[in-house]
Amino acid sequence: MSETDLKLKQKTKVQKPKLYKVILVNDDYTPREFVVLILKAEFRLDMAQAEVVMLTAHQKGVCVVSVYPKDVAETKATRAIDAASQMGYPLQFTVEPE
Ligand code: NFA
Repeated sequence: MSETDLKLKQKTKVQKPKLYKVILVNDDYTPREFVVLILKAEFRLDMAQAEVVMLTAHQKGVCVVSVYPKDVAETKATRAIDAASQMGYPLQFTVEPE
């Protein structure tokens, strides 16, 4: 195989996965403390980050939590929604391409 062939092959092999934003959506019912808990537990934000993201969504309606490969973003969003739902809260997260 020529050097050019090897380079071409490597180029197609190392493409970065497309990233997807997980977005926190505000509502009138989910307690602030619970939102912070979910952001820490599911999205591994620290206390300061979780407070900023929660407050931003509270004030603006939405806030980007983090970006991940598609399957990770969808799994985390689903797990977070399910955890809230089990507590009777309507908390929502959406996933969209970066
Ligand atoms: N708006 C909610 C409240 O006042 C808190 C909240 C923030 C909910 C961010 C959802 C997302 N209890």
